[in-house]
Amino acid sequence: MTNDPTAKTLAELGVSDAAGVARLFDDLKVRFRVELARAADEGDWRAVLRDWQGPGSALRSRVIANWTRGGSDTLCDRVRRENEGLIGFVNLRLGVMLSLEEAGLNNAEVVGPRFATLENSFDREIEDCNDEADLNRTKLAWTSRNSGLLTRISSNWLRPAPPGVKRTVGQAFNRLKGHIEQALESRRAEIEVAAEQTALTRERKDLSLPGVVRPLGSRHPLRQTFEEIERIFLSLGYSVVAGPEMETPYYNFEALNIPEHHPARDNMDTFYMAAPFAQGAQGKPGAAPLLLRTHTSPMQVRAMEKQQPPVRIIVPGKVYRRDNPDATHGFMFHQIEGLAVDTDITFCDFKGTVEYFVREFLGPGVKTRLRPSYFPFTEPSVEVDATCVFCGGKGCNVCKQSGWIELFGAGMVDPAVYGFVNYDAARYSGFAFGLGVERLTQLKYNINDLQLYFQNDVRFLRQFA
Ligand code: FA5
Repeated sequence: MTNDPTAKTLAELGVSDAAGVARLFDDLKVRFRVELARAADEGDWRAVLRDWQGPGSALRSRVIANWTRGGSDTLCDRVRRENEGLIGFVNLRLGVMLSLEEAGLNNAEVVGPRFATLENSFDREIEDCNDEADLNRTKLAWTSRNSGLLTRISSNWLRPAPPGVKRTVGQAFNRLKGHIEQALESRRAEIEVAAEQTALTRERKDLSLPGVVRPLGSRHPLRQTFEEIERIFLSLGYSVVAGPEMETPYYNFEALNIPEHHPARDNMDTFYMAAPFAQGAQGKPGAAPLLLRTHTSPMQVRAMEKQQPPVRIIVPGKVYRRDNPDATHGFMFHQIEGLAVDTDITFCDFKGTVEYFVREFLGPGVKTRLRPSYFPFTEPSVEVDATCVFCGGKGCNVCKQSGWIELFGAGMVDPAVYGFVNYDAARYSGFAFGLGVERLTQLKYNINDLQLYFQNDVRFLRQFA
């Protein structure tokens, strides 16, 4: 069975409305254009002419016979009208392939009306152009250098015209050409304006529509603790400094009075990196390899190396240890180091500062106590405890019925440390402390699992908004 649609009825083609008929005729026009473009010589295009033009055309007879068979009256009318359009389309294109004589133009009188018909055809085509693609197709059909209608008219009619009609054909040709160029340009401008209007309408803002609600974020609970602690110590005259997270063993251990093989290294010896750039830190021994700092205390040494007393600094930052993650431990966590050194700092200053900080941070009703402890870089060393914030010191599950909660380690700076930074240990004294930011935040907000800080669960984070 043939695939040629002209050999089938509309019902066989599944076409049952006017739009379907219009599509069939559009396809035929494309088919005609392709055949005409493929015609390489006169023989070829005369074959096209036979197929498509005149009442004897087999194709056109098929179209009318098959597409009006069995269809409704309305649909048949539509087929006839579309067919008229196809005839005009085909005649126009084939007409300009004919010689002047064949086209009956050797008489100057018929030149005017014939060119007026061409102009009308063009005007109808350009009126049907609704977008840039339509317009480009029409422009190509009429003005293309190789096979456009104007080129055909020029080579088939104008150039071979005998002297008697040449002038008239020439004038008519120029008028038609000017008309086509000008009409193409103004239709293009119209299409552009219309496209802009459509875009504007589409993009017009409706100010009465409800706005886009952007949910506000909030500061992470750890950040809030950092800011609160910084606020308290800034009010006491401390400044905030930052230090490197990648440290040398010298600053992390040795200058803090923790020599190699000292047992205090046991729970910290971790995360070493054989980085090629770990070559001596300011000429200090033991510079390589680098490690991820295990506490913020190295900044005590770095700060004292840089400045003479009085020193009053806090150092917030990240630290790393090989602790297994659990409800109170992370392998990465945050500390805030504190250091105060001057000529006459005593244990009383230390105690007063610690008490002030704890009351400011946890509330006025909270009491503190100091318990003896050990750090190689402080002497004496203490653990600072506070009365349990959950039971007020009466005893509960959180404080294991003791009424006290351990807060952080601290002490008076060991004079051995001054030796590493060229401070006169006989003249200067001071204290230091190291706060665990996750633990203090857990206590303040009764958070039972330290891992919650890093899981990015908004249900947890929203509670601190
Ligand atoms: C130190 O790190 C000392 N550098 C503190 C110090 C500074 C003492 C200055 C004296 C003078 P410690 O190892 O105890 O101390 O750690 C301090 C705090 O860090 C602890 O109280 C605890 O709150 C917190 N911490 C320790 N290990 C972890 C961990 N794995 N996860 C979360 N927090 C931790």
